[in-house]
Amino acid sequence: MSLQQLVERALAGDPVSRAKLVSLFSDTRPEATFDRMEAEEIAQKAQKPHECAFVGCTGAPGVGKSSLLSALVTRLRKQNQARLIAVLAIDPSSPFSGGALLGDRVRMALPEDDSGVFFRSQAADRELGGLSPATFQVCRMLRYLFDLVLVETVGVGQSETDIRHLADCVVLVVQPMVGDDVQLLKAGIMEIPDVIVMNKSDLTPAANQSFRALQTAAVRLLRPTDRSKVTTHRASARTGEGIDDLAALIADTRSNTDRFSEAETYFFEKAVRREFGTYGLDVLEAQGGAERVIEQRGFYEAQRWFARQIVV
Ligand SMILES: Nc1nc2c(ncn2[C@@H]2O[C@H](COP(=O)(O)OP(=O)(O)OP(=O)(O)O)[C@@H](O)[C@H]2O)c(=O)[nH]1
Ligand SMILES: [Mg+2]
Repeated sequence: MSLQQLVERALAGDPVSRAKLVSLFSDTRPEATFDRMEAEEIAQKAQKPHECAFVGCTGAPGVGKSSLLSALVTRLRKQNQARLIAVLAIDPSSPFSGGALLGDRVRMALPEDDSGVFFRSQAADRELGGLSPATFQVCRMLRYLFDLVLVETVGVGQSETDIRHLADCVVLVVQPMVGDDVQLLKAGIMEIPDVIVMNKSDLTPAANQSFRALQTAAVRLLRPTDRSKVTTHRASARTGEGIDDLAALIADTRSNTDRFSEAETYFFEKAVRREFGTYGLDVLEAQGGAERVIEQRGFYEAQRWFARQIVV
């Protein structure tokens, strides 16, 4: 099958072609860059202009990110069958095998036999920042294939802030009774979320007390996107509490094309740092910086051109 056919079939909703195409974008080897560029050009030509919003879901391990996303996807699909949804879950990599543990694939109970939902997990591959090295690449293609992309990040700490650069809305999930989560809000994670959800609110009475503490802690937080107030919500993936409100909030998220070009700059720079270290960053700086290089050459050409600069 030609690349042209693969992209056309994926755009028409064929699950096998979609999976193959996403695999091409998961490939971080430079040799695949040309195919990715071509695939994106084909998609751009074939696809009518449409909006794709990115929503990030982040939070400490075990707070219920996957359970919450499953409940939300099920709800969103029931509400609007026309809206195609992709879920990208970043798994912590095993330090021994280097492979993903695939825990989320097991825990996520996404609607079966629904070709309007696509799931893919990616190994974090020792990358700091909470995403995988190929996450941004994959998102480039997902935006042609789907209307909404939900990304579950690995853990959350002060360094796992990459999702902020990718998502139009970031949801931070916390759970009751964990003082550390409220501590986290004070410790620097406040730069990240637009929305904070306390999941497992079925665990009363701990939930009531924790939610009040959370509201107090969040009262001064402002959304990084528009500086309006960060909202706090109670939810339970188990009982379904709060799922309707959250689903509505996610359905209302609008994509921001400026953010996408900022993301290009950020992830390009990050890839340069990963591949070539501070030497690479110095070379990039000497060429006017990532933004300028992308502006002059385009995202793909910038990568290939940069790789040539660094070899000579
Ligand atoms: N009581 C209760 N338990 C929940 C709820 N949501 C999730 N859980 C449980 O919490 C555990 C972790 O849920 P996950 O959805 O896997 O959490 P996660 O944040 O995706 O975990 P990692 O991906 O490993 O970081 C599971 O045992 C769930 O059954 C909830 O609303 N209430
Ligand atoms: Mg999970």
